[in-house]
Amino acid sequence: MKKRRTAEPYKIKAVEPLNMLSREEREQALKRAGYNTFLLDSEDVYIDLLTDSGTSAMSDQQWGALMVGDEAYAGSKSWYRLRDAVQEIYGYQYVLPTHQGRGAENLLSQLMIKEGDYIPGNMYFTTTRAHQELNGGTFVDVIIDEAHDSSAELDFKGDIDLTKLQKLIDDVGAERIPYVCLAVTVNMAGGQPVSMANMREVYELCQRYGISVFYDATRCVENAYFIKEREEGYQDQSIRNILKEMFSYSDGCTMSGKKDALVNIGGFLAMNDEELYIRSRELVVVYEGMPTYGGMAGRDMEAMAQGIYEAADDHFIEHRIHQVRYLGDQLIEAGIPVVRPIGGHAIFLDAKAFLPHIPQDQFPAQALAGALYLDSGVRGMERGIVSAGRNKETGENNKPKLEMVRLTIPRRVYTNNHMDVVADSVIELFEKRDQITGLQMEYEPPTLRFFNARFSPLVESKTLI
Ligand code: PLI
Repeated sequence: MKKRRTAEPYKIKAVEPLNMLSREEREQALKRAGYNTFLLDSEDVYIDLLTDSGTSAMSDQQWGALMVGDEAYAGSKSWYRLRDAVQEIYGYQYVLPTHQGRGAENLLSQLMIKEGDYIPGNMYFTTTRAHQELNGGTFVDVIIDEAHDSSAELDFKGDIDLTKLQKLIDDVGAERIPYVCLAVTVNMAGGQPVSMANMREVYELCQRYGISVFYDATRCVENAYFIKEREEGYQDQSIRNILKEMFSYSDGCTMSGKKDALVNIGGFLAMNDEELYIRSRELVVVYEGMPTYGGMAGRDMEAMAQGIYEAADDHFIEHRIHQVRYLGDQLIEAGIPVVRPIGGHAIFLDAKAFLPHIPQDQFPAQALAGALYLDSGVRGMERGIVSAGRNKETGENNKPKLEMVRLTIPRRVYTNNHMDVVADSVIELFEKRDQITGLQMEYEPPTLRFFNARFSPLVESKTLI
């Protein structure tokens, strides 16, 4: 029998018309942007898959919540609503609001890291590692090897390799490791999840050595869905229950509300340790604001509280994961090299395999992202050698194994027809991939260079394709 199709668990109340530029206009726009999709103007983009961060569509309940936001400087009602939502869904005792995820990362890194410390994690994330390094720490990647192989088909490709973690503890000593940063899911690995079993084991190992475990909970609901789908014993559990168990194997988390809390801005730092909370409260006033608003307006906290509940809904997250997979499956069927299995928030095109004629120091992923924009006005993001930056000791380019273009699907924003348009464009580009040329970097910013770097095509007078 034919598999029955499902649809969005919502209907549309407001629409936002899209701009559709001509090929010539897109060429000019890309040139103005220095061949960096981060520098394109939004109105020059047709389907914007740059990021799923802060790009979610809010529900009518969230828009309504904005109106009842309490803008008191201190003791806002909206803060208590947000705190209660975090306590209820995530289970942590203490919560501090921050303006977004990196605000929480800044606080955690300052509070926990001393010069010369090591912070193991399951693959780096740009802002997370930047804060660790700014505080004198060194990030150590302890993710399983398969996570660096775009074609390895594993259910939980975000897991930590416990042998690697144990080795680091043996080599540098537990006292040099303030905490393990466990991202659920792993953005840079392709949105790959961590299994519940791995979370439990990492926590047990760390407890034996007095090392804390902090989650990067940015896409925790997506991770929970994969556990429900793939890990034995969780099929009949609600997403809420799975989330609670996940967080029980940690001491706290940093959170970017801009992803799995369905808002356009906001974040928080949460923890169970009272002493750490008291110290964090001292720091939040320096960098974010009062502990009852922390860089957010009352209305933003109100919308985020509502978003936390909506994201933990089983129907919402099922559709979310399936929409990403809907696009991914079309590309896999057409033989396009993508990171497999398809992760939670994005499709990652394997630019090394897509463009084998472009060496990594000619920025194949950056070139592919540019070519896709030229072809169809679809904006993706480079996640490869440009994003990986330079080694802080040697000054050499970090050369990540994964050289990718990320096509990130915003939550509740696009329909599957948009996914079809994206699929058609990628497939056509793949057919004429030999014509795509490499890039050279014209301007390199010292920190988080991918945001503002500028490029030009290596072949004069030619656009990328
Ligand atoms: O953008 P922020 O500061 O709210 O959150 C930073 C952040 C932390 N961890 C992870 C896993 C992220 O993905 C993340 C932000 N991600 C962005 C902006 C993205 O486009 O993926």
